[in-house]
Amino acid sequence: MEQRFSDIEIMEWIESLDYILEKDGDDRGREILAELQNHAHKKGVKMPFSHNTPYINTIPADEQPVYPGNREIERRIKSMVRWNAMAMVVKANRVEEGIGGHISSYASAATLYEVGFNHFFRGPSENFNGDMVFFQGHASPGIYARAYLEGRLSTQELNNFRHEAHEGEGLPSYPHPWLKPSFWQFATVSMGLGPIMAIYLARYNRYLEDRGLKKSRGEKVWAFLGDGETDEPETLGAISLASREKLDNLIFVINANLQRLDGPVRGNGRIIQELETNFRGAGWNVIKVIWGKEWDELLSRDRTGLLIRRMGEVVDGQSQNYTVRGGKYIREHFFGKYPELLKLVEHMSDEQLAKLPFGGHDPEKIYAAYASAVKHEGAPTVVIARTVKGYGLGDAGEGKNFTHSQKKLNEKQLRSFRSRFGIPISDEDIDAVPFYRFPEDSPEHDYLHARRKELGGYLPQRRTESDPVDMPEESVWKEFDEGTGDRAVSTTMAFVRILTQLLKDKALGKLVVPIVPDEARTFGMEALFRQVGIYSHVGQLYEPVDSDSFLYYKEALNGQILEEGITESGSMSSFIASGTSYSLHNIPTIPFYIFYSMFGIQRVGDLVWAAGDMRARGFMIGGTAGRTTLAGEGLQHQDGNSHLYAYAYPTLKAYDPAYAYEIAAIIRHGLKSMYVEQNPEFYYLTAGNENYVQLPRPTDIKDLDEKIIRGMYRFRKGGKRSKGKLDLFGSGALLPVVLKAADVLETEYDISCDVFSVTSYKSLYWDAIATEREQFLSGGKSKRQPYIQQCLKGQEGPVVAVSDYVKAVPESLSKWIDRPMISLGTDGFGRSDGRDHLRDFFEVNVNYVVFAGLFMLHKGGTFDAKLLNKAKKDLEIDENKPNPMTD
Ligand SMILES: Cc1ncc(C[n+]2csc(CCOP(=O)(O)OP(=O)(O)O)c2C)c(N)n1
Ligand SMILES: [Mg+2]
Repeated sequence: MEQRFSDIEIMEWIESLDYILEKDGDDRGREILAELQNHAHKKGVKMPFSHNTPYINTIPADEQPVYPGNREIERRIKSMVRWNAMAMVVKANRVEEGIGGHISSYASAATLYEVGFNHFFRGPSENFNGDMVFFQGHASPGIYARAYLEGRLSTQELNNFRHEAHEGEGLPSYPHPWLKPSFWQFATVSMGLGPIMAIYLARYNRYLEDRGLKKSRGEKVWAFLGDGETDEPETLGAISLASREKLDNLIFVINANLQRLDGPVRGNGRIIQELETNFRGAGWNVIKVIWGKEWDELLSRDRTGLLIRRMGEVVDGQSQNYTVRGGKYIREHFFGKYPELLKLVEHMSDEQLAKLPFGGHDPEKIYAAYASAVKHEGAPTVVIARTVKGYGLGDAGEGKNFTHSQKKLNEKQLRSFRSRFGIPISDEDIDAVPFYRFPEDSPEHDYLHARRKELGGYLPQRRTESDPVDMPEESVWKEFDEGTGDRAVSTTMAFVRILTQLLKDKALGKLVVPIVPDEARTFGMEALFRQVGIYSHVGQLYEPVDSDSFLYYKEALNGQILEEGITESGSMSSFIASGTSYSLHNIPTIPFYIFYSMFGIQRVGDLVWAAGDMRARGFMIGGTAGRTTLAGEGLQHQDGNSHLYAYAYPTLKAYDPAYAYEIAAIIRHGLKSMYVEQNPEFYYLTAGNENYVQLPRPTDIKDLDEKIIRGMYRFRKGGKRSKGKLDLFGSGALLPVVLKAADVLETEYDISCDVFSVTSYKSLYWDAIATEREQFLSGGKSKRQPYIQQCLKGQEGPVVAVSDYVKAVPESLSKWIDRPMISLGTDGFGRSDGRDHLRDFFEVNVNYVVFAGLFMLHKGGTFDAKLLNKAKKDLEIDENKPNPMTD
């Protein structure tokens, strides 16, 4: 009875509020509620903190706009996309059992996409770059299926879904611009990367506008993601940037089917409410679309708010049952909890209850949400839409925990799918699961194309090339070829000087985009703060504390530097946005992303992978590089690994340059290769902070630039000596060490040393394995020699390879060096000490290089054991010292 009493009381309060809202409007209602809350607070009633709104649609039914499309035709088109998407996966798995693919994700998201395609996603046209849509990776079959209906993909391509290496064109499993460069724009299937890339892209689009590189044309960035995907730290990790920057050009759509791969995303909670809290707390505009229109009538009759309360009570794991167990179950277990609610639905059959749809399957609700999202100003919007995973699959997996992995439908299930969506395929044909296209003279065909025409063109599509960039004047490079005389300068400083020069260049200066994750001072770049400014959409709202100094911290609307703060994932996302701007905007910006090399590939390797997939261009500069070159910082900071990681990235060119002229040559080449010749590659250069004399560019080496790019050149020829010959390889900051060792070997041991600068083991390795492949595929006919062998032709004596990276890097070349070889490198965890001690500890200092040379000659029988022993003492080599690899 108490329950009933309190309901009457609640009803009275609600009626009073309704009265005020009707009579005096929303503002008055808000005021009264706020006052009530204050009053309660004063009385000691503490309201629990919550960013949640009730578990109902954000947009009330009476505020929905009229749906502008032809619902019936759109439904038929959507059904056909559903069918073809499902058919692709089923067929691929018939061709090859276990080839995989996803049916259920798109099945849940179809309405979210179709409303977008028919009414919101604007395609690229002459004066408009097009909206930029990040499609949920494993919803790809639906995106292909629509492109097929549009006549943009062939039946053969669909037949070869997940069979890309079969004869004829195929389709990649997921969105990969690398594999389908004129179709996919964004690599999204590694979950979490799409959302963070979308945020930084939306911000980058603003940056281009604020800097005057692009006219503001209001392109939107849409990112579709799964609710399970929101558990990835990258998904939510940058949402406050989006609101802080007021990115109202950004819309997230979260397909809240409440399930991930294994089961419910939050069995014991409510993912939609949790996400609402996160996004509202971060300042986003949140639009929940939970219930379809058939619920509106029930809600309007729910005078006590009991239905809303019940909606908010049910945890997600329980609510899955309402999809799976049918109308009777819903009546008993959902409505049945309160007798009043049972009454509310007593006029409805069980079948009708089972068909009560969720908002994510109701085009009018989704339309209302999107229409509101695109209009919203001052903050990004997230649409959280409740859907059913595997919608329409019936007992083949609708809403069931195994649905994510469902790839096959039997004949009965196919028929039921066909009938549910009204697909015009006969019983006889059904088992072949044929693809279907609307005839050219059909209303669906016309409608489909008319809508896309109206919206400016088809999506997804990707521009593969951009206008070329004018290269800087040759004079820009001159000073770097001259060396620094007596002045000891780090390669980082040399790089920053190159960057400064490029920023000043008339031709490409404005296209250069320096990106730093709060390390500009570490790299000595603070002068750039003043020179080109730090980008800020609101300019600078304060007087910087250092305003009286020349190099003050200058934030500006047209600032050029992206100072990202401490986020390598965010910075890498900016790198990708900038490095793909040639394609997205036909504005070929040139990112220079400068970071702590240890927090590069090791930290954000998957984003680097995505950059490669997306054909990003630009320069990644791993600063403070080298396990022994970075003094003091110890285990977590000293990088001896990144050049090994770099091997795995197909389009990443990796260099460990020793001198300013090498860096200049690499950047000069990279600019031309990427921005004139349009090669889909990007560059990784390590830069160290050890000061040493930057030697002048040798003038007597033919085709030196080409050699630097290919990976090595003979830097110095040894003098005539009588006790033997060695080839010493040095890279980066260890080349000067090797040069000193060569001096010692020549003067004190009478051994002649040729010294090679190895700028890129990776380039040498890729070239070597490519030639090996040619040789074996041609059955030995190809005689092309790897570049490293060409370089070493006529060389004599053992090889000592020295780098500040793990030994696996030089060792990867050893089979192409037909002489004895030893590698000195820096395997093991770093430790805190100065450079001298570190190089001693890691066995890469002058003494070790000398001793390694002597040892190799001794091993080859040309250096006496006694002399070796004496050298060992003289050079203070201790065989009992700790092993840096394990100690
Ligand atoms: C980084 C990463 N981890 C794991 C996967 C494998 N995976 C693919 S789909 C999926 C479940 C996706 O669930 P959700 O995000 O909710 O999407 P839904 O299919 O439910 O729309 C998983 C775990 C992946 N693609 N990327
Ligand atoms: Mg999900």
